[in-house]
Formats: sequence, structure tokens, C-alpha cells
Amino acid sequence: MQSTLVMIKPNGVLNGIIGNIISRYERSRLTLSAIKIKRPTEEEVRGFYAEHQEKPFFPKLLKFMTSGPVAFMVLSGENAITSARTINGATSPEDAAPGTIRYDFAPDTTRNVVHSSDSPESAEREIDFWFNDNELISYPAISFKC
Ligand code: FUP
Repeated sequence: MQSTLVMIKPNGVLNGIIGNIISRYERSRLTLSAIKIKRPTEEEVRGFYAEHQEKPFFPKLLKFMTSGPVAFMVLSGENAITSARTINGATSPEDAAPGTIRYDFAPDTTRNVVHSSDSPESAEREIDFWFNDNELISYPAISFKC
């Protein structure tokens, strides 16, 4: 069992596709261990995306990520990190495969609708960044076999 940090970015929340996005993860047998919605502060976004602070696209990313509410969640299941990233699609929507979230909804790379952790080390750091241990719960995977 693995966990990953997923964010539905402001354009996903404001355009009412939280349910659509969560359904995709659930259909891949990922379960929600935690979820909350809040508008991140500039300081939080700078800390979260510290590795990108010096990149030319950072000011645009910072403005976008602080522009509205973000849905933060921890998804758990077999290969949760790879599964969530496959469902999301490539970072740039032009490279995203048909059927992925970013192919379907992302207007450009900055506003690419979702984030999910790229490694077990990032997942640990990112989950810890947005959640306290007592906000996480684990339960058996869904089988959908009734
Ligand atoms: P990802 O792992 O898919 O979230 O992608 P990165 O960590 O490479 O990038 C983090 C965020 O920076 C992306 F979600 C969007 C933004 N970004 C840009 O705006 N332009 C770029 O050229 C690369 C990333």
C-alpha cells in the first residue's frame, strides 16, 4: 500500500470538476485517506514548490496557485504514486494522452488542473506539508465486486 498527495488546482475546483476527477482515481481503486479544501497562501506555495522558485515560470505558477481554492487529498492504494500520475497525464497538456485529466481539461502547463507526488520521498514530504497525521485514515481497498 502506498500513498500520494494530490491537489486539484483552482481551475479544477472553480469549474466544478472535483467529482469527475475523484471518480477517476476511485475507478482505479485508489481510496481517499484525507481531503480538505483551502486557498493556499503565497508562503505555502513558495514552500511547497521550493524546487521551482528560481524557474522562469514560477511567478505565473505562484499567482495561479494562490488565485482560488485548492482541494488537497491523500490517495492510497497499490502503486498509488504511478497510478495517480498516469490518470493525470503528462505535465503539459499537449503531451498528455487521451483520456487523462490534463488531456480533457488543462488549458496550458501552468493551469494543468492537478498535481500528484512524483516519488515516495516527495509523497512523504508533500503529505506532511499539507496534513497532520491525525487527519489521515486508512481502510481496505475497494473491490467493486458486489
Ligand atoms: P508535475 O510533477 O507534473 O507536477 O510537474 P513539475 O513538478 O515539473 O511542475 C510543477 C508545476 O509547475 C506544474 F504543475 C506546472 C508548473 N510548470 C509550468 O508552469 N511550466 C513548466 O514549464 C513546467 C512546470
